[in-house]
Amino acid sequence: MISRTRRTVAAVALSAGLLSGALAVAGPAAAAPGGCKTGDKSKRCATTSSVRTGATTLAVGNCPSGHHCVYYSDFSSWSHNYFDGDQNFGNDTFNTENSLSNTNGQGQIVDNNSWAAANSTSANRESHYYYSINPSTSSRLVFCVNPNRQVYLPEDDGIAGNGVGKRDEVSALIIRNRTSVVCF
Ligand SMILES: [Ca+2]
Ligand SMILES: [Ca+2]
Repeated sequence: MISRTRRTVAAVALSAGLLSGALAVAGPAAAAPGGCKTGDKSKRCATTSSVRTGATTLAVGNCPSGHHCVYYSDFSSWSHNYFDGDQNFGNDTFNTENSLSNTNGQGQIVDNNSWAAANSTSANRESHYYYSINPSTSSRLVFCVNPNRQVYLPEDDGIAGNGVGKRDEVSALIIRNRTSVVCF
């Protein structure tokens, strides 16, 4: 955050024609396109493939209406927003930005890597998340989320993808009509 502020100040000085000899020392690193230094490893600077959701009507957890969303960490981190079920989170990335100030999870693979989920459907479409890819409805359920609800999972065993706990465990999504399963 400190470096970003510093770059912004330098860019303003440059555009206003006020760049002095002393400030120019910091200029080359500061003046790259988009405010990103060459070699900047921050996720914000590393990719341009984000999908903005700002114009969409939002329901819960920054999740666009009609979607089932999974988040890298909290609801302001990057998400992947599913409209339909998905048999394999291993070929999906957190590709949607939810807050300009939070780059957590950007571009990372979704499989075994999510801490939160939201269901922004208004119909009776429950989000059922499974431990394994290519699940059937009889496969082990990690958890499910009711329509218009969200869940931020509490800390558990801390090991991703080991079939224990709920954080960093979801690998697939099946959308089911309202069931008797107890969901978040
Ligand atoms: Ca997928
Ligand atoms: Ca675990």
